[in-house]
Amino acid sequence: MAKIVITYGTFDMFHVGHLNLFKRLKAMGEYLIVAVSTDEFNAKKGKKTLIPFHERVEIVRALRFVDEVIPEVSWDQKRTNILERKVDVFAIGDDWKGEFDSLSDICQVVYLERTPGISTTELKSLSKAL
Ligand code: C2G
Repeated sequence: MAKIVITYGTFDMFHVGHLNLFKRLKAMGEYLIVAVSTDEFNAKKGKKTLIPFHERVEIVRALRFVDEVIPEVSWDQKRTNILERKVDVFAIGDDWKGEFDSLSDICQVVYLERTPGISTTELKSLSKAL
């Protein structure tokens, strides 16, 4: 049975930290679903994005590691997504460590080390310095 992995995120100003995450996630199974936060949900997260939702989706969807892209519209869709899609592994960067342990009754919950030295916030401040 193909092992299904899911992750959630904004993926604004796509960078190698995001790519490293997807590479490791795909190595954990056969099918990777990525839920991309909509602009409206990012507003709820208090997160400003530079790149609009449809462009962030287009980039993520183009990656060979990614098999399916769905919108992330709320904090509490994860359980439904995991049950509906029979997801085996929920994984996310360790800046979220512990936040989603409640999902461990329906799937494996994995927190992966973030790629050091790169973040959308740093890219934003770097671009201002140019
Ligand atoms: N990430 C990483 N290394 C970096 C930067 C980001 O591994 N240098 C990971 C984060 O840990 C996260 C993913 O890339 O797992 C996406 O990061 P963001 O776009 O910042 O996502 P976030 O706003 O944390 O959204 O419901 C969960 C939220 O939607 C997560």
